[in-house]
Order: sequence, then structure tokens, then C-alpha cells
Amino acid sequence: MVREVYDLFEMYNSIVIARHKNPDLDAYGAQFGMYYILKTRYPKKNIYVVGDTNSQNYFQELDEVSEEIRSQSLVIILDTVAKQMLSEIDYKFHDKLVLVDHHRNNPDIEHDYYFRNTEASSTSEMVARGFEDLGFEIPEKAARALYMGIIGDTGRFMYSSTTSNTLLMASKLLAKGINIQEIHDLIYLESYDSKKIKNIFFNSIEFTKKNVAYRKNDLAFLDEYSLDTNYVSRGLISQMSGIKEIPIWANFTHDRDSSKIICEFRSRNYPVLEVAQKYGGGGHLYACGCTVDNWDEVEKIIKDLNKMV
Ligand SMILES: [Mn+2]
Repeated sequence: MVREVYDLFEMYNSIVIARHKNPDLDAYGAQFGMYYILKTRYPKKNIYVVGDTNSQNYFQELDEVSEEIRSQSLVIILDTVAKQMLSEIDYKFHDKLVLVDHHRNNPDIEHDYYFRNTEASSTSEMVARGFEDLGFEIPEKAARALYMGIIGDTGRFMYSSTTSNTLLMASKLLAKGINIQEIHDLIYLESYDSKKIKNIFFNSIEFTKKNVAYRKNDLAFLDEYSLDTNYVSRGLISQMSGIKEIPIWANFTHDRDSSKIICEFRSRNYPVLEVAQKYGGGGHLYACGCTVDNWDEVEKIIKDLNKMV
């Protein structure tokens, strides 16, 4: 982050921090990390965190902010630059709009500033680095949020997106006194029932001829076990990862609210992003997704994924 952002933080009395819908740990981590840092630096300013919430909100409740207030505010959007991933209110009303993201896709939102670093493991890493460069104090609460965002997007430093900069930033955050054990228990401890669901999921994955693994999670499955769409879509896909015979894996989940199908793709070394983009989605080269209208589209996607191998 450069001097220009510093001037913006100084200039505005009202700052709104937003991120993509259906937030993952990185989106939350970057959002609350930035929030606690700015709150510490500018205790008298009105700083808001906005957006929807879900089971990964280990932080605090979100604020309701009117269009009127937003129109006079500096609005920052984190971890996405795509309209599709945002609520309209988050990109339509602002005095100045700043985007901060580590994804590859280009913005389809009109904005004033855009900070992109596709080398960064996570938006949380970008935020930590940015404030470190600006010399802002990073309080322990912020360090905890940012660290959670980094481990969320790097799978606890296991994915190839982890760089020496990632570890350096993680080290600096750790030095603020955060408790890793507490964080890991909070995020990764699971219930016996949850382990059982994973077993059911794993035992019913399907395969294409070229060993693309996939699962179709229809409404009946979600209802039978009272599962949340996001949990199934994002949370269960990793059940198919790390298996020698499976080069690409995909998860298709019925979304109760929109009645659409949420598609998630992962791969060790095939650029599945091409398929996500073909169907209007985005994300990372090896971890991405899209949303389609029906199960016929899903069949086409499965064929496309199979063709990649
Ligand atoms: Mn991210």
C-alpha cells in the first residue's frame, strides 16, 4: 500500500470496510484486521465493517450503514474485484472506492484505486504488509485476524501460494502475542457429527473416465443432514484433495437461496480457472469456482474438466 492510501485514511472521517459475500477466513481476516488497525490509529473516526455473516465469523457483528453515510465515505473492498461476489450497496455508494485483492481477474467495478498482488497468498497478507509498510501499529486483535486470514487461504502454509513473504508476515504477526493453539482449536476442532458427514460425503464421490472426482450435493442431501450451502460447497471439497489418483476435483452444491448450483474446482496442476471463467466465474488458477443455473450445465462442466486431463 502506498502513500496515497495513507492520505485517504487521514482525509476521511468515515471509512467503510467491505469484502465479498459468503466470506471465507481471508475475507474476514483482512476486513477485521484492517478494522482493528484503523480503530487503534483513529479512535475518533467512524469506521464500519459491513457484509453478510456465516459460521466462520469468529470476530464480531457487522454494521448496518446507510447509503447516505456510504456516499460520504471512503469505501474499501477486500478479497474480490467482481460485482458477482458483492452486494450492490457495497460498490455503488462511496465518495472514493479502493479495491484490495490477490486474485487474477480484472475488476468490473468502477473504482478510484486498485491494489493487486497476485503473488500474495491472501488479502490478509497484503493488508498486514501494507500497514507494516505504512508504520501503523498492528494491535494483537488485528494480528490474530490477519493470521487467521493467512492460514485460511494457505491451508496452514501448505498450499503453493505460501511464499517467504507469507512466512515473514506470519512471523511478525505471531510476535504480537497471538495464541496459535487458541486459533487452531477455534477453526479446526470438529464435532463427531461433522466427521460423520465427511465420511458420507467421501463415500459417495463420483469419477469421470480420467479420474476427475466430483460430488453433486442436491437439496435432499442438504436437508437430510441440515447442512449449510457454504459449509458443503467450500468446507467439504477438501475431502477430495491430496489423493494421488485424483488430478482435479469439483464440488457442486444446490444453493437454497438462489436455487442455483455453486461450483467449486480444485486441482494440483491443471489450470481449472479456464473452466470457471468459461462459465462466468473466477478465482485462482488451481482453486476457483462459478455459479450455474441448473444440473445440465453441471454435466457440461464435468465434461470440460475431464477433457483437461
Ligand atoms: Mn483470499
